[in-house]
Amino acid sequence: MTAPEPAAPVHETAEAIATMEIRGAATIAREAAAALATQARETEVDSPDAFRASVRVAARTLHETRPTAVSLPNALRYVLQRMEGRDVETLRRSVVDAADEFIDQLERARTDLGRVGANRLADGDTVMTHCHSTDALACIEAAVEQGKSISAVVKETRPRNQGHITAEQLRDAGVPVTLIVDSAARRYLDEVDHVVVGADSIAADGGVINKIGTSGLAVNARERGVPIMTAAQTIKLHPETLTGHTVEIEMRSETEVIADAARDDIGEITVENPAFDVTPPRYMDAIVTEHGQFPPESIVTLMRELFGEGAAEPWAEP
Ligand code: RI2
Repeated sequence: MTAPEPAAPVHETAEAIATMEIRGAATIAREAAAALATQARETEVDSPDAFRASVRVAARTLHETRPTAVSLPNALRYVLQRMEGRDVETLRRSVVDAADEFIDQLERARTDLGRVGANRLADGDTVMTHCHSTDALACIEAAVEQGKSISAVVKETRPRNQGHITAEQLRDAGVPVTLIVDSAARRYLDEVDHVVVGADSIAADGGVINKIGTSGLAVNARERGVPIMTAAQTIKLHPETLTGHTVEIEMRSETEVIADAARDDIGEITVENPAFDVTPPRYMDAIVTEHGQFPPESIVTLMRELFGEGAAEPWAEP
């Protein structure tokens, strides 16, 4: 049996994730689930086995795009584990329903964690942000909805400047924004009450894998006595770390750091562009999820409850 090629929209989604046109851990998860639903809708085969194989091929294509945000494999796993049925139409319906359910849960989790995070913020607080995280923004937006007056110091977040997206969305929410370069962060920590960041993966030991620069910010925040929280719905929990695996840090193109012409002017140099770093749990005050807030060291309890002792890789099956 030859599995059909993934549908064209699946390739388009995979390409958009790889190039970061679609980005942010939760958004990647949502679009990956939606792409599996599209694959299910567009697959025209007669046998249930061929149908299952075609959905798995689509999942593999999506899985190979970016390695760090565990929300992507968690989304694929959620949908594939609910693919059930003895005939093609039942299988198709199960995939579409699972993807819809997953996307609904994402929306609800974001709202619920936003309320938890907002409770950590007080009227008149100034928050510092790093990168662009829909989960982190949910906390600030919920605080504003509760009637609290919040202002923000937003780090631009080189090399891709996702801080600009944060600045725009906070401004739209009525939050006064001061945009700073990343290297100005320590200087401004004396003026902020909280640091709020997102996460791409959370390891079983409570380590927070987030946009490069988070760990330095967290160390500085601790030194300055400024509390730092990571807002991360539970699809960011990395089940493979329960069994000792480490999280792969994505290395992106050198051209994101320096244009070819400028590099040629400098001469022979090495350029490296890691997209993420790991903040050890001792530098993070709280992980805020839709199930409440946790000290990083205790997140393993929630991880076991939700994922058991490990994680299957249903996309790897033929
Ligand atoms: P939400 C982003 O990574 C940032 O690191 C951000 O903190 C994280 O995803 C979580 O995003 P990238 O895709 O799920 O910009 O909170 O490399 O939106």
